[in-house]
Amino acid sequence: ISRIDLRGSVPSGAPGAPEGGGIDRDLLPRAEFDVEAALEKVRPICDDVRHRGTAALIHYGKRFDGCELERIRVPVEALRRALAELSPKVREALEESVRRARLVHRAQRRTDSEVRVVPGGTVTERWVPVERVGLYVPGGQAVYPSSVVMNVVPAQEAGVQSLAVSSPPQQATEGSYWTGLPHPTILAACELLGVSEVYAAGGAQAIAMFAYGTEECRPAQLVTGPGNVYVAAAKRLLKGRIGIDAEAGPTEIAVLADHTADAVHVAADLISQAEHDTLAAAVLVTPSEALAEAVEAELKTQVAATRHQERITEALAGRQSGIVLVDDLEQGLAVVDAYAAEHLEIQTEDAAAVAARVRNAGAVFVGAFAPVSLGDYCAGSNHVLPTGGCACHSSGLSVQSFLRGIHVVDYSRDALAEVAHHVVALAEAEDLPAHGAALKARFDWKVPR
Ligand code: HSO
Ligand code: ZN
Repeated sequence: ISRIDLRGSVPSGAPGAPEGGGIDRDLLPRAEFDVEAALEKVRPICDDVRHRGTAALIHYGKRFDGCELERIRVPVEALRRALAELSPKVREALEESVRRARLVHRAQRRTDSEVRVVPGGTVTERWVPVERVGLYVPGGQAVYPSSVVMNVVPAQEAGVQSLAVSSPPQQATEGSYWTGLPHPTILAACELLGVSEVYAAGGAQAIAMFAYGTEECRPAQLVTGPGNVYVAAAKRLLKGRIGIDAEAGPTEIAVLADHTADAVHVAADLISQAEHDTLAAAVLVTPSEALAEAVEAELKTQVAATRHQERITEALAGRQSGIVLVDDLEQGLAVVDAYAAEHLEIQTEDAAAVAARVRNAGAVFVGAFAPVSLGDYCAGSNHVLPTGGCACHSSGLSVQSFLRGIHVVDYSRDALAEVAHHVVALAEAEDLPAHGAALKARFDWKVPR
């Protein structure tokens, strides 16, 4: 893991310092995630799904996933069987994860707000769920039943009526029942959550299936869920035809820690997210040289003892990861705000007070006993969060992601008459007299008053 020394270099809090404490984002580590370059690759795939539907999906199932498929829709029997065969330990853990996520997401539900602007004139904001949503769940190296929970629970709590899940078909052992189906743990999670419409399609082609629809799958209005660079590219390409949540990039953890932090915990947490991907980012921001050294030593020991050490080593060595030395916590806060991490841990003295000052992060984990892994599975919070610095303008997945606020405008004749001259004045100022005429027509072609 490389070191980036910002000590003394930044006039943090100095008069005239630019917004964000004067931290230049380009000095900070970040992964290369070139969605633009993937666009040209996914375009023909999406077009093919649009024109040939299921036949195209079967073709890409063979080409990309190495599976001979006859149909894309997963039979209900497979869902039931997957849940029946799920280990009780995992089932209980998933149930607890769902229970906690429901508690938190239920509290996000909005009630309609009716505002009486004037007597006889109201504007009501009505929250209406999207009718049909497609949830993408990645497969391959990463099999995330927890992501099924994190996507399905907010959609259900929002009141979405029609939910479909798609995940790539797997190559199970020869002759296995599961060959050509999404991973059985994914199927079990779907069944547990009451989602019975599941498809065995992955990558860009799955996003195209939801956007255009096929013989088997009705088009959806919105697609959510993480994925690789091709999934992100397909989302960018098809956005507009279908709504998207975000183009999730490789996962990130930033830890803001001082001398009170335990190097063993900090190293373990950095490693935990580096485990996802060779492109995953692990960043420690600290004013304590002693902690930096202790964490470096811990990383060596802990990485050597963990299962996925190859990809973790690559992730930690990559230019997206690093230990950033700062003058003090003040400058540390400026750094983590400029970085805008997907996950940010605060392991400092009085962590809650420090956390309260954070402006940019997908989710903040406070103190020694709230590791990111807790949030990944069982905190109740959502783990679909903005990456790549998008946390400075976007939030993670929530009930709100599945709702639209519709303004319902209701004015009486008197209420309209009272404001008509203002509408006409603005219409004239914009040289749009027909706009004004729409009012005049209701009052004998005169402006009332
Ligand atoms: N840390 C990932 C979510 C996840 N971790 C799923 C384990 N499974 C992105 O927030
Ligand atoms: Zn994770």
